[in-house]
Amino acid sequence: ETAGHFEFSRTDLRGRTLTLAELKAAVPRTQTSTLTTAEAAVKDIIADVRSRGFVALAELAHKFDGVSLVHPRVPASALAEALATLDPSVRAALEESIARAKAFAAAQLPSNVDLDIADGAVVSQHWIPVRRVGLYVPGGLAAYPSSVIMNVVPALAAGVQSVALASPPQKEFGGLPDMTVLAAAALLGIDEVYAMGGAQAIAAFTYGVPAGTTSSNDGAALDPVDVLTGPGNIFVATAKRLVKGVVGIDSEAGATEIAVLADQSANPVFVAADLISQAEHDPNAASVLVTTSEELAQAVDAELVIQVAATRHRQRVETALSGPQSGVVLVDDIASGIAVCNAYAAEHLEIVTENAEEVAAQITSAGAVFIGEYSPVSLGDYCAGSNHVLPTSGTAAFSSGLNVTTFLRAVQFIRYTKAALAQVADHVVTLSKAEGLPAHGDAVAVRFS
Ligand code: HSO
Ligand code: ZN
Repeated sequence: ETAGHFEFSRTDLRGRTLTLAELKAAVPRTQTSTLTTAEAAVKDIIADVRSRGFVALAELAHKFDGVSLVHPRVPASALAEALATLDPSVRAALEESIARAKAFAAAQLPSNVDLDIADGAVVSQHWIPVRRVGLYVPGGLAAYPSSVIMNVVPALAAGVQSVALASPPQKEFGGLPDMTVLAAAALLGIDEVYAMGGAQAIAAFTYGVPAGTTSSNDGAALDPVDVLTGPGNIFVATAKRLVKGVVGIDSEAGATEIAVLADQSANPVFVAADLISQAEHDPNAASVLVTTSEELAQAVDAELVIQVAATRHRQRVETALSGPQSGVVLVDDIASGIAVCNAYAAEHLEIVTENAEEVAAQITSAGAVFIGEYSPVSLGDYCAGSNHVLPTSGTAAFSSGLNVTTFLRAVQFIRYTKAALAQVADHVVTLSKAEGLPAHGDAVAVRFS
């Protein structure tokens, strides 16, 4: 990658009082034209996979991943081999990550409720796992074994019986997904893995793919899933948004974002390193610094110049930092900084201020909040125990990061005896008349006539 130049933009909100709508418009954001372009391409891909199944998947794998695939299912032997040849230190790190993710997922399991609401009347709410899930693990600009863990662990903790995983085919692995991704799947006991990526993988999981009918793809059918999760690039995130409603999704987990809320007490070396760490993912990644301190902003600018020059994915980082989605936002005080962060609703928000705990308590919109200078986003990406599949592009305002409830449904159960029904029968009849739906009341009255 060749070195270039970058421009970390500045938005100065000092001395201004903005409404929520103005704040939302003022924070750095990806331009909507980028999103619209992706949407048109993604719609075509979804339609193609729906109508031509494995034939379309093979053609798209050729076009986007440069591989020739007859059937995307990864053979069991490849999973076993990937695990057998896994570097021991990587295995140890994955195992630590898995152990922490498992402990936190188990602790998240919500309790069932059985309430004796009156004599002979019981209402319950029981959490029931979905039957089948499709988990997406990205693989374009990097390999993501950590995302295998983040998807699989909560699904298994929720009690999902059928788990399928997809990750893009890699040229250097003969069309299989990345070997470490396969090893992580094997480590977690997942055996249904597909070499498919992008919007085509999302389409295949959503609608299923019937068994091949041509001689070139006589492999088994791929069953549709109930819930689809996982992070991805702009195409994957757009595809998930488009199929939502046919399947459940976790959240729109697109190009990654980090916002850092910092005051003069923050260490600019750490702040710059954290902004670069997420910019490294994707030229569309967003790195935003919200600060009350002009001195910190300048020190971070200077640090970025030094650290960007030395980073492996320099060009990608420079593109991400220069985009309209990245930059510094200067604010008058911490209260205004909190308002900016809540309006922005970052995927990841770091709080690096004095009294960080008190500041964090006032955050109402973020995918995940990292408190204090020893809780960087990279920790959460790999080994904190928390999940790294989180809502992006402002969707943290209404959706949650991946967790066990993503794979559960709350089903309510109703049990009344005759005497218990008699107690409320008149009320049911009254309300049914009030709504102009007398047959509802009749259905209760008939039991007592
Ligand atoms: N920061 C990414 C997750 C990740 N980082 C995986 C490294 N590997 C989205 O939260
Ligand atoms: Zn990351």
